[in-house]
Amino acid sequence: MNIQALLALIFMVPLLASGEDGYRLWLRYERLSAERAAECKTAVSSLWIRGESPQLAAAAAEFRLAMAGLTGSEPVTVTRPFKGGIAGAHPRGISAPHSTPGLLVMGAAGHPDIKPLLADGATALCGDEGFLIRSLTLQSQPVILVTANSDAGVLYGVFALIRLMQTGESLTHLDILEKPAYGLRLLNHWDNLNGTVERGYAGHSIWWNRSESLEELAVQYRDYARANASVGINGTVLNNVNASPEVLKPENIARFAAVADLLRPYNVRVYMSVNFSSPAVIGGLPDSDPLKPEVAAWWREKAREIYAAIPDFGGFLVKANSEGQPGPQNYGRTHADGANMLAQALKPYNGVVMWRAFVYNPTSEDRHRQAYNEFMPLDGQFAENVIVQVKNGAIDFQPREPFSPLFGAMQKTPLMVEFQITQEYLGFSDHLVYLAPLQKECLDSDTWSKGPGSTVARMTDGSLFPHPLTAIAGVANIGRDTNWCGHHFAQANWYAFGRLAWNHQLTSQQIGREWLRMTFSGSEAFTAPALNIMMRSREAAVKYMTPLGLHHLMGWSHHYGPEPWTDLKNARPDWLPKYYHNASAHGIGFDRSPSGSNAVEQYFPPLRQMYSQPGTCPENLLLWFHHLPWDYTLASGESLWNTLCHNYYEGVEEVRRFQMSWDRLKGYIDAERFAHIQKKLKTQTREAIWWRDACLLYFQTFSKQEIPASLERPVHDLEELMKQKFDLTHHN
Ligand code: BDP
Repeated sequence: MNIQALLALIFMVPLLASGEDGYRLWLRYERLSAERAAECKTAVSSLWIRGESPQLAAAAAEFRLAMAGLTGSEPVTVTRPFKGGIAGAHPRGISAPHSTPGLLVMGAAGHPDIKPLLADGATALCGDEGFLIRSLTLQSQPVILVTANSDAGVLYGVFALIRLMQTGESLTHLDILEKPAYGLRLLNHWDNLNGTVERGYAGHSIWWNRSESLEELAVQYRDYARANASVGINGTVLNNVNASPEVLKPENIARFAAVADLLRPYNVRVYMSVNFSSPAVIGGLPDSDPLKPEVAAWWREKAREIYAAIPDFGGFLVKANSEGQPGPQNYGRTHADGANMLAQALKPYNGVVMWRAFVYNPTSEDRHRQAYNEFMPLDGQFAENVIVQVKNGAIDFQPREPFSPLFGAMQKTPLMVEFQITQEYLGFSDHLVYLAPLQKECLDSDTWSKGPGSTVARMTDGSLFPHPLTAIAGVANIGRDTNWCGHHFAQANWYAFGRLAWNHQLTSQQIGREWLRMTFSGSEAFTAPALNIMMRSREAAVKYMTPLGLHHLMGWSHHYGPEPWTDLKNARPDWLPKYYHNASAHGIGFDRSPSGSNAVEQYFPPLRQMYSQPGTCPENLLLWFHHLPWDYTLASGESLWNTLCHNYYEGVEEVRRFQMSWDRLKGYIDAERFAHIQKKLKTQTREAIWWRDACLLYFQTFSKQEIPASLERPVHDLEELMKQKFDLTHHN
């Protein structure tokens, strides 16, 4: 079947709803109340589509699907809604009575039929992919106009209009202009060609090693693309950053091309992670030295081959010289040498290179310092189509970290934030942890690099430094599980990442509320308590896992449960929790102050000074920056040991409260998803207690202090916990 035929077919296939299994994500389009359905039908009863493109066809198909579900009837598509043509239809016509059924007009602003409806420059602030939604009256006909500078923008506008319908917002007097904060808004799939997913907890890869034919997969891929388009995600990296050179073989390029064809109507471009030593491994060259002309020529030829198959291919994502991955340093070259050579190959096609700053090599140096030390000297040396992709935290994706000091510091190079949506260090798909607050915490952090207000968001979205290339990425939590993400609430993290990539000024509450209304129920009696759980969930996880700035206390091989005691003979020190927590009879924490590794010097004043002193360091990062005695007194007047105990216990109490609140929500949503979440919360509570006991009992062997008598006794025995072998099988 050719791609046109396939696309025509999949637009018509209804959603695969089979009970409330979570497959439909936030695009459920369940029937609204009779009153609200009538309101939506009055707002739009017919549809006038101006222009022709796969994106417009997708937008129209989506709108019909949404209306059919939400209101029970589809709008009629009209071809000549105005007598005398559009020229006769003037936007300042007589205002129509509200009960007159409305017309939805969708099309790009440059279309001859849309142009007369807009003042000159009306969409100038929309950029390439933003949109304008506006209520008009034309020849006494109420109209909602969705327009943009591109059909992709129209698609996003239509999804925004549908969201208004889903979330009970007013549909009259609309005048909404939006422009995405970042140009490239990407998911990174850590999917291997054999179908496994690195740090994936929702089943195997949706992309690789599938037994189904592409025709069979087309609907699933369409629904993946719809979900992304609905939040504005416009790109996806289909394979793991620990990339196999094989990905560049013709059969895999063909697979990328086939997927790209299916995602294109939803404006989702495909990108590829590449292995730096590919020229030597699959190209037969003696090595992959980026400064050798034959290596550069090999990549140029690969780029030509890829673009011949995928004309709008997005570019490469590269993890180099990190965790054993090859890179330019293997040949005595720099990150810039490597990135620029690839950038050169992609440049004729407008492709980009996303070069990761997650460099992690065995050294005796504080890991916090590594990325900054390696990348700062290269600032200004990268080609224009290179963007450096930096994890939100200074080291990795821990439950809480200070933001990476590269943000704000590297000013001559565009930087993009990489978040982890998959919950590698946050309970996999077993724990309910809403990540918008974590992402907001990073984006809203003030780097002070250009005085107050130099937030990470503004440092990366082009507003403080006019880099034309702006981007943001999230490591996907998507797999073959029917509900896509393993935990129904983990879908919120996919959703929230997309929403923040589009508009980082949205609040976590706004995003959470929208998501709940679309995914579960519009009833405030449900959304208010459920949102409350979401909003507290990240802090709860920090408390029962790594409070007060502690980090990397998890088992080093699985990253799931607590193993602060892990000690391996001949292991690199930075593999071991002990390296990070440093617990001893003297105290606990990593000294990154001037008396220690002095990582604080990588931050701008006044952060540098603030982090340097335990008295001014924010309590939630205290042990990240300081090694303190067990009896150190905190601002509250409590000792460090007691505060640690209270944090761990409070984390557990929070999850118990979540369980109780959830139990009270029975009956508000379908029994299927309710029970699934209830079961997960039970697991989460059990595991929060496990974390609490393991960490406190272990640290107690150093502190030699009692757990305050007001707190319940631990339920575990330390020796038993230390002997326990963690079984990962049920998590994949
Ligand atoms: C670490 C993960 C590892 C990833 C690495 C990365 O444990 O699986 O490959 O990050 O981001 O946190 O490259």
